[in-house]
Amino acid sequence: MEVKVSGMTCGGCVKSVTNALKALDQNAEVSVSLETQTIQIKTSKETNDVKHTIEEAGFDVLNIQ
Ligand SMILES: [Cu+2]
Repeated sequence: MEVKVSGMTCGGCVKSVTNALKALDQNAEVSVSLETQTIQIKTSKETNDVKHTIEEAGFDVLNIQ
């Protein structure tokens, strides 16, 4: 899925959101773009779980598709 977020500003943000998603699903494939504020994630987890995890990590989820 592709997640549009806001609030990621640096490499630390990328690391924390990636770690949070890996904690949710250790087999997840996560690719984060700071430039477009987009997270590409391959996971078997529910969309809602992914949304919640990203929000818990401190970022706003604008859109998931
Ligand atoms: Cu940061």
